[in-house]
Formats: sequence, structure tokens, C-alpha cells
Amino acid sequence: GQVFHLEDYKPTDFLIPETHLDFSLHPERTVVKSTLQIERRAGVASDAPLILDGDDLKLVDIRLDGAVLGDNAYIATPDRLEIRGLPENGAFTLEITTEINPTTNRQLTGLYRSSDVYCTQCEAEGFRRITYFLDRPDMLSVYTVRIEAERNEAPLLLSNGNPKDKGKLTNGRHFAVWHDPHPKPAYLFALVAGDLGVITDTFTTASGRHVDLGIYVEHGKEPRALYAMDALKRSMKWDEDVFGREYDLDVFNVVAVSDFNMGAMENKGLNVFNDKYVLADPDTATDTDYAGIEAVIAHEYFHNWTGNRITCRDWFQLCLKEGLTVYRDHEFSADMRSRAVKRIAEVKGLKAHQFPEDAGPLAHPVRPRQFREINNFYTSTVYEKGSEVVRMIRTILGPELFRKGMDLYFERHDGDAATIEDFIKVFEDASGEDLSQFALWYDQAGTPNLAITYDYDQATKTFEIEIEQSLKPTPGQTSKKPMHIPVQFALLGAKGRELKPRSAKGGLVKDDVIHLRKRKERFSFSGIPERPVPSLLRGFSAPVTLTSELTRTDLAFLARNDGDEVTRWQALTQLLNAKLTSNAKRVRGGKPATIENSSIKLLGEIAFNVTLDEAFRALCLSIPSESDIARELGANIDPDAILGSRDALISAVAEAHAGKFAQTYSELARVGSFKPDAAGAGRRALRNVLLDYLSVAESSSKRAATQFKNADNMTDRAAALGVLVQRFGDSDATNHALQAFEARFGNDPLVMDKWFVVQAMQPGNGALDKVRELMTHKLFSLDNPNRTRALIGAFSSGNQTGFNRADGAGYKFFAETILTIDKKNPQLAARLLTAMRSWRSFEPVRREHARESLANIARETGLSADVRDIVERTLA
Ligand code: HT7
Ligand code: ZN
Repeated sequence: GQVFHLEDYKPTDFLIPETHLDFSLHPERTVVKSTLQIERRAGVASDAPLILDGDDLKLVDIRLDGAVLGDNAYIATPDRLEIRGLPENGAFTLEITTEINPTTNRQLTGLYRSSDVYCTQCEAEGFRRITYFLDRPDMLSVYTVRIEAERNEAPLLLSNGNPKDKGKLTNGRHFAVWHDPHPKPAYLFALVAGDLGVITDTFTTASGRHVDLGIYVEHGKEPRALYAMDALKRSMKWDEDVFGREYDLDVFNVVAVSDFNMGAMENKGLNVFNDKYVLADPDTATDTDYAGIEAVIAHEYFHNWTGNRITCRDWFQLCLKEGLTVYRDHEFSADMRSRAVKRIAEVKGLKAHQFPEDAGPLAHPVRPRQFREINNFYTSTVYEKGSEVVRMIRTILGPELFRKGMDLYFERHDGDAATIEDFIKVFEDASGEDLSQFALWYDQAGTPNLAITYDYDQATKTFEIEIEQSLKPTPGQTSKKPMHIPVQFALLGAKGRELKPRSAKGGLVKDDVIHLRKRKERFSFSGIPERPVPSLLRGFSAPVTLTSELTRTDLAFLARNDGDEVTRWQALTQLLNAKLTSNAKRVRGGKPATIENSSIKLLGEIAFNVTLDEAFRALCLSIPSESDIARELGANIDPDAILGSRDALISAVAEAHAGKFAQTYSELARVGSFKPDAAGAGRRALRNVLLDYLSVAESSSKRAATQFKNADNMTDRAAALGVLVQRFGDSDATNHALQAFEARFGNDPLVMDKWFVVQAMQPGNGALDKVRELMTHKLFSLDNPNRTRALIGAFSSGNQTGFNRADGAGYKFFAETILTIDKKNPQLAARLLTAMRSWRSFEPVRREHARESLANIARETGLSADVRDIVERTLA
């Protein structure tokens, strides 16, 4: 396939200042008439052809300035429309009519149908599946859209911008006209038509603009959209308060659909959502679901400024809108909930998803410089590491200069299709700082490691920290330059008291931030009265790994005393990981795991420390997952040995503290009625980790079965079901609970996804047959991304032992399934396949099975560009 390069960027020869679209909707034969006002750019030769993008299109009619074009004036293929002999003066009107079939469109890009609702997904290159166009993000146009459809089939007709007109037609049809005054790229175009229920509300902006809000969902599900509406209003207010950004249209609509490739889409004034990120009530949604809805509603809303008003010049700049918008939604959630707990969750997510991406064959820079398939670059690196890069700018400049830079960005680039260079420049201009070295974060792939050594001199009361940064080669990048890495820190004395240095020498230190800029640097702090324990990378101030000389005693000290919860949690995790990895090696070598009392004692202290936030205690008590341990090991991974090591630690902790765990578990039950707030979620999280420990200590499914039966909310119900399946496999208690869940929620596919996930995660060799069996369940379908992710995605990326079977049967099944999915939905297939990116880290037997299954996929002739790109890079 073709490779696209950042260096090759060239502006278009033509502009399309105005776009009129006229849709005549029909399930199989939708007719789209597009009327484009086109202008040749100054300086472009008058004989330059106009070449428009298409994808799988059927051209019905084409006219230039009202006259039908002769056959030799243009060349049309399904993927391209080329027109020559354009008017000398370079300004003309082009009318293009295409016919498309939304019903057979199972890729879920372009115009498709989801449960009889017509909807669109145009990012990144879906608009070209609707009509021929200059389908690239720097082609901004003002859109007017007329939609016509059967009144019965589609009483609701929505598009971007403000409603302008509507009316009845003959033959049971009707129409609506929408106008969006803000010029936008085609990827932000949206249309929704169908029969949906709605909840409405209003928001008045700081300057007094009255905005009508609507959230559209399947009839009967309206009450489940109330939380999303609340989150939307809070997001609108927060963006005004924190970034000074107001909404700019008369309406803001959100539509939930059940077939969607990703989480949601920020189309101007008409966000389209995966219903998973809209629908919630206590009975059907967990605390995690509520937090996800709040975050995604905010994320898509925040795109209105970071993405829509200021968009990307080209797709290489994707992190310009995604990294920044993730940063903004993280900050929003931190303000809505507990900041420290939110930050730890982000760090866990980054380490679980982005670090392995950066360490494997799919590693790429936050701003890639080349791609074959842009859909494969909606990655954790672009999104989450992209957000970390923005956070580091704030850490380096401080909050005031960061805000000044953001204000300048909005002022200078409103209405632009911008680049990362533009973004960095506003912060340089606002602060006077040189960020050229910092900009390497956008270009160099891989996770830097900081190797740290310390030296304390009692005589001079001086503490020295030496840091050496290193970055391993990644695909296409063999040598790396030193980066500017902000390391937030404190020096802790007895009981965690912060010791303030009298002065700092050596490398640059400003306030509580060490600015590491050389490959190796020494930082020397004077006036330190006692040997301190350094608390480094506070707040996880940079996406790096640390290798430090801290002893187990130092780590335990930090886990007990650090005033920064992130480093506190990090120290505990490091202690546990050391044990878990060494035990995994022992178990693989046929030796029993060993656990020392100090870790058990430490975990107990945290569990029962009522001065700590319950959510934080829950995070600390959640032993690193099997994939966390695998990542720490890095090579020669044996998932069965890892499970053995992990279970040994859980059993030891559970047995040591069973009595007090039981007491705390009971105390936490008195929480009153369900509220999806941070405090309630924290209590439930703690209680549910304790449920797992207690079930292990008591060797009984009774407690989990009782919690399952009595739960008045989905968080507690799903957690109990998880414990039953994970700990008590095919027991009567487990089967009984699974049947009860199905009997109650069997008509609600979104809720049943939890039932698919929990079974796909059942540890051990039995999971594969279970997954095969569940694929025949009446609710299961490979056509639906949520179902597919729930079963195939959870199995392949969440079930370490079940998927990575030593006999390779998990990989073989997965490869076959990927090929089936690829024929329907290449984006989904490619994304699922990334579950195999760390195949080289396994022990030799599994590694060989994995390689063989990947090679089988690669050998297939009819592969999509999406899957071919992933499989070839994974094997390279
Ligand atoms: N900007 C949106 C990305 C997206 C997407 C990309 C490719 C294919 C389908 C898609 N659906 C949504 C989502 C976001 O980051 O807000
Ligand atoms: Zn986004």
C-alpha cells in the first residue's frame, strides 16, 4: 500500500468555500447531491485539474456551472474524480450526484444504518464514501445540508449547525435544512436521521447565548441519558471557567447509536456517540461506566474548540487535537472527582496501554511522520502520551504561563488548520522559553528511562541526585537525542516532612521541578540536615520509567509517608512488582512463591488507614494485574507462572488480614442509596477489592453469591460476578449467577456486554471453549463492535492465561476470527489485532505459536489495508 509522509504536505490547488449537500435518504439507494462553490487558489496554473477523493462511490450525474459534463471532461472511478478543462477564471460551481447504500455499509464509516437509524462517521476519511470531495482536514468549508426522508421511518432529521427550515412533502416524506456558519473540514460533517427518543435541556453561556441541548437515544431509554446531560452541562461550564471557552451555536445535540467503531465523534454541534458512553442508571451501569460517560461527553464537547474551531492541517497532526483534548478531559475529571485518584488511574492506563505500545513493534512518535493507514494511528501514543506532553508543558511553564499560551493559541489560530509547530510557538511566545528541545517529545518514539543514583554528604549537608536518561531504538529511529524531562520532586525527612534545599546547583532546578536536559546530569542540593528519601516524578510529571537505587526500606517509607499520593502508590507498586516478578520466575522454575511479612503488613496498614481516601486504598490493595507483571518481566513471559505468583500474594494478604477485611467489608456496606459520585465509587471500589480477598481467604463463593443476589447497583453486582467467575470457575454458584444475570438483562445487549466480558476473562485453558460457545449466543454478533470487543477483545487483550495458551490454540482461534471480522469491518479487525503486539516478549513456545498465527494472517490475500498494515508492522 501507499505510504504517506509528513514532508510531502502541500496545500490544495482549489478551495471549496461553500458546500451544499442534499440527501434523499433511502435504506439501499440514498441519493446525495453535492453543490460545491470552488475557487482555484492564486498562483495555481489555469490548466491544473481538480482531483477529488472518493471511496466506493457510484457517480450518477455531474455538472459544471449548470451544464452536464461531457464524458471526456472527467474521469470517475469509485475512488477518484478528476476534472480537466476548468473555467479560466478559476471560480465555478460543481454539482455532483452520487448514490450510496447505507444498509450494506458494515464498515461503519461514511453513511450507514445502526438499528434502522441513518448515521455518519466521517473521521478520518469517511466523507469520501458519501460524495467526491477534497477530503482532508485543511479543506474548510461552510456547509448547508438538506435532508429528505420518509416521515415514518425518520421523523428526526439532524445535521451540523443550526436548524434553518423544515416541512412536509408529498408521499409521506419530509425535509429539514441545517446551516453551520463555522467553516469546517469534511471529517466533522454529520447527519443523523431516524426514530429516536430525546431528553432536552438548556445552557446559557457566560455571554448570555441560549443553547438548546438534546440527547437522542432509543425510545424508552431516555431516563438513562440524564447523567450524560448533567455531564454535558458541567463540561460546558468548566470550559468557560478553566479555559475561557464558550459554545458558539444555538443547539448542541448528542446522538447515541449502538453500532460504532470508537467511543464517540465530535462532529460540529452534532456529536455521535457509542451508546455505551451515553446510557447509564444504577441498575445497569458501573461506577467505571459513569466515569467513562463523564469523560467522553466532556472530551467530545471540548473538541469544539480543540479540534473544530482549531483543527489539524493534516492527519500527522492528530495529537494536536487528540492529545490536547485528552489533557482537557483529564483535568475536567480531576476537578469533578479526586485529583490524585484520577491521576493514578491515568498512570495505570498509560502504563498498561501506552508503554507496551512504545516498547513494541507498533511504536511511533506522538506525531508520526509516516503512515499507510491513518485509522491505525488513533492510538494510546497519540491520545494518552499526547496528553502527557501537554501536561509537561504546563509543568515546565507553570499554570499561569500555560494558560497564557492556551489563550494565545485560541486567539491566534481560531479558524485555522494548525500544526504542532503552531502549538509549541504559542507557549514560546507567551513565556519567552525555548521549547525546541522539548519538542522532541513529539518526534521520538519510545519511553525514556531515567537511571538515578544518590549521594548524601553528612559533613556538607549536601544531597546529590544524578540522572541518566536513555531511550531505546524504535522502528525507524535508531539514534535518539536527549530530551527535556520535567521531574517533579521532594526530599523527604523523617515522617515524610519535606526538606527544603537552601540552594540547588548543577542542572536546572526551578521550585519543585528538576529540568533534565542532558543525557546525564547531576543536581546538588545544599542545606539538607539529614539523609533524605527522594520522592521523584511526583504527580507522574513525565511519561518515563525509573531505575533508582531506592532500597525496599526507602520504598516502604515512601509508601507510608509520601505526601504525594501518586508517588506513594508508585512506591508501593514498585515494591510489590519486585516480589511478583521474582516469584513468577520461581514458579516457572518449579519453586514455590515466597512472601515476606513486611509487604503484608504494609498492605494491611493502608487498608485500615481511615485517614486515606477509600478509592486510594482500593487502588493500593489492587495487586498489579497479570499484564502489569508481564510488562515488568519484559521477556520470557509465562502467563501461568505469573498467575501463580499473583495468586500467592493475594492469598497471603487475604489470610493475614481476613478478620479485619471482613469487618471493613461489613462497615462499608452501610453506604445508603447509590450515587455515582467519587465518594460512593471509592467505597464500592474498596469493598469490592475486599470481596475478592475474602473469597480467597474463606475459600467460599458464598460471600460473592450473596453480594450478587443483594446488590442494588451494577457496580456491586458485576464485581461479585467477576469474583465468582475468576475464583470459582464452573461452580454451581457461578453458573447460577450467570443465569440470573442473563434472565434479568438478556434483552439489553449493552448490559449483556458485561456478561460476555466476565466470561471471556475466565482464567485458564477453559476460556477458549467458553468464548467459542458464547459466539453462538443469540445476542452475539461480529457485526457489532461493542459485542465483538466484549467477547473477542476482552479475551485477547484481557485474559492472559486463557488467550496465551501454551498450545497456541488461543492465537489460532484469534487469527481466524480476525480474518472473519476483517471482511466486515477492517478498522475493528485492525484494532483488535494490536492485542498481539507484545508477542515477542513471551517464552519461546508461545512466541513461536504467536508468530505462526500472525504469519497466517499476513499470508491471506484479500486483507484490508488496515489489517495488512498492523500485521506487517507487528511481524517486522
Ligand atoms: N475524534 C474521534 C475519532 C473517531 C474515529 C476515528 C476513526 C474511525 C472512527 C472514529 N470514531 C471516532 C473520537 C475522539 O477522539 O474524540
Ligand atoms: Zn478526541
